[in-house]
Amino acid sequence: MSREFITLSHHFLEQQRNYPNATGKFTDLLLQIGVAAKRVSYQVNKAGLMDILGSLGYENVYGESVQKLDMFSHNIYFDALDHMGLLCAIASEEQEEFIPIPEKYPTGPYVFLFDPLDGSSNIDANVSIGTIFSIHRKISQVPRGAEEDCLQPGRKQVCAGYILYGSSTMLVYTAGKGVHGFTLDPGVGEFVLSHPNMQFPSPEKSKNILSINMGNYNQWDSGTQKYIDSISRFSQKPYTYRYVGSLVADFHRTLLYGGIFLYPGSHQKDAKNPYYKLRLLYEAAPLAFIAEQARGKASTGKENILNIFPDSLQYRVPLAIGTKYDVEAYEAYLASIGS
Ligand code: P6P
Repeated sequence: MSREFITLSHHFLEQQRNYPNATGKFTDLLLQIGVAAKRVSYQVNKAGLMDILGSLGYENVYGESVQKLDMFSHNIYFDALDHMGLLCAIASEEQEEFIPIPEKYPTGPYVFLFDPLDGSSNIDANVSIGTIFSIHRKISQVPRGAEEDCLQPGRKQVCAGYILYGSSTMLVYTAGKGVHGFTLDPGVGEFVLSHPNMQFPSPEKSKNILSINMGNYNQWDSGTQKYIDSISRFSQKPYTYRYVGSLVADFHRTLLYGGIFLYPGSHQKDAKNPYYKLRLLYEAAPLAFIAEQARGKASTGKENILNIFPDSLQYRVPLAIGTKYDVEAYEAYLASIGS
């Protein structure tokens, strides 16, 4: 844990000194994300006391019931970022189409993709939930931005991060120079650097935790079933099993303690192709950037998540993410049986 009281703005201004040509736009964007994160954290932490729990009574593009806090979070981040002249496009897991910057505001060189409140099905049970974000540079020739600017491979991200609304609220991000974690000090109202240079534990220090929804076992491909068996019930030293069902919480624990999180494809009855739940742009790619910067890895089991080109905003992927050792063991297992 860091001992100095280094706030987000102190940290980003220090980081900005590494880029002599920096305009400060990127720093402004990240500081605004911090402001939105504090506002959402405040509501999440008192949701039980206000009439904002529960569902809005309609479903999002994935057929999932939209919780009141989902849309609240979507609106808070959108309102914090749309007017700054920093973005040319916003895409949210809660909306099917990309969101152009309102005509009354100037546009900028960045694209903001986010899952406003991941794990929201856990909201009413007071389980940790999170926001995941990904930032790209504009690539299209369309003056005020286009969907094309959102459809980029994870390798092109300039920044990725998540906010975990848990026993404390943490903001964890990478901009390609390591992974840094900040904890919200509610008394001061500032995110303070608490976890500089976060990295997955080495194999000898890893707690060897397996995080997967075992309820889907019968729907996995045989290679995944055999791999999971090999590190759990058929192992001399079985992995500990932990599953929150909230990706940000499960990923954050994996980053701190080690092991692997998996959400494989499900082979639903009579379906031609496996069903994949997690979204590339809003969940897998940003966490993959963080994982790689923290000396871990993220894969479909066959392909590095960061190398995948999405053909739609809703592109979904199977995900295996965690220590490099564990993810590569999974990949090797699948390759060894030709799965
Ligand atoms: P299941 C939440 O809805 C989410 O997208 C992720 O946060 C989480 O990892 C996953 O779904 C949980 O899915 O099928 O295990 O409930």
